[in-house]
Amino acid sequence: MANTRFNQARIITIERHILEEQSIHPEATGVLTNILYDLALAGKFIASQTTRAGLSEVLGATDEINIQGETVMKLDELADQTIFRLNDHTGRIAVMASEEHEHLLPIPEGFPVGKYVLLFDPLDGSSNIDYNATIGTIFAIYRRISSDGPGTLEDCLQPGKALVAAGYLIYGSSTMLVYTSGSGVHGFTLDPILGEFLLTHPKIHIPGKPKYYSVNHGNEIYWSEGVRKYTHWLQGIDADHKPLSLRYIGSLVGDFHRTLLSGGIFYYPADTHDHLKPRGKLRMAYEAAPLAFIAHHAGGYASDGNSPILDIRPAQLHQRTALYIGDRTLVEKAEEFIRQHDK
Ligand code: AFP
Repeated sequence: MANTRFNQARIITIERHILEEQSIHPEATGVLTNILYDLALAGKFIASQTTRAGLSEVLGATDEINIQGETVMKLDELADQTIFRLNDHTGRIAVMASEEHEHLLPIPEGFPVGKYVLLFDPLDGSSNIDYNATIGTIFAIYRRISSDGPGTLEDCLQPGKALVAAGYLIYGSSTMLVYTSGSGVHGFTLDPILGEFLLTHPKIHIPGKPKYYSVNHGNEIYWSEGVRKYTHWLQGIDADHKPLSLRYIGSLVGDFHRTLLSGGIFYYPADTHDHLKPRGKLRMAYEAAPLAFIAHHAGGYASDGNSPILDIRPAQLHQRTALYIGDRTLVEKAEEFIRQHDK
């Protein structure tokens, strides 16, 4: 009996956790707290749809091509609309932007406009949907910098270091929500029976002994000399350490989540072939900046190979970037190889 009570005392729902975090900040109005709830709710909804994919005939592609030139999957649309609709009427958000849309997503007329800015990648790794592999949702929350009226493009083009909160939902063997609002990175696992996110990974810190490196080796012919030499170093060639093992899903949330929990590095370099991905593939605003914020608050680091991701102010909504993220020493080593060999 005593044991049961003890276990119950340790159950911390996401609601309790976010409220406790809010109480640390006496100036907090509760608006950010409510946005985080809404995103947790969106995550539950998306998770319920992704686990039923195929059964509810949502698996497969629509006929549309999104702004990135990729086929839009039905689940992408569902995730995109779920997040937008849960946040468009609350009076908490000034403007939104989604990886799936070319332009800003203004708050519809008739609804109040708030003080936060929400950027999201509704379903990252969606080319994995048909293969039942891990996918995720990434979100980034900024304070608006414009003074009033509808939120502006400038509100969305802030550097990652201005983030107020960032997080992701991962739809894998279980559904998790991982977020930080600047005081630690915390992970919650969805209990599908209770329908609640419970704190399972408090104060995540990237482990010091890296196990894995994660990169798409299929692109090796496009890499610069610095990136190739760095990869050889990770493999233990001309290095004073054992080789790291390779893991790559091709779904950023999945690859990042593993890197966060097990240590190591994920990278998606820029191509040396200009016509391909001279700035890398990943999007600064929807993918790199929020994950860089999380890595930073978990003791890690993210770089575009030259400078910290968190310092870069995107010039465009869909700007792409090279990304090196994870263990600080490994990311700095990548910068060192690039400095030495690619200039
Ligand atoms: P999709 O959403 O088209 O699957 O792209 C996923 C992604 O943006 C990111 O999640 C992965 O890390 C990266 O692309 C994988 O790209 P490659 O397939 O070129 O390795």
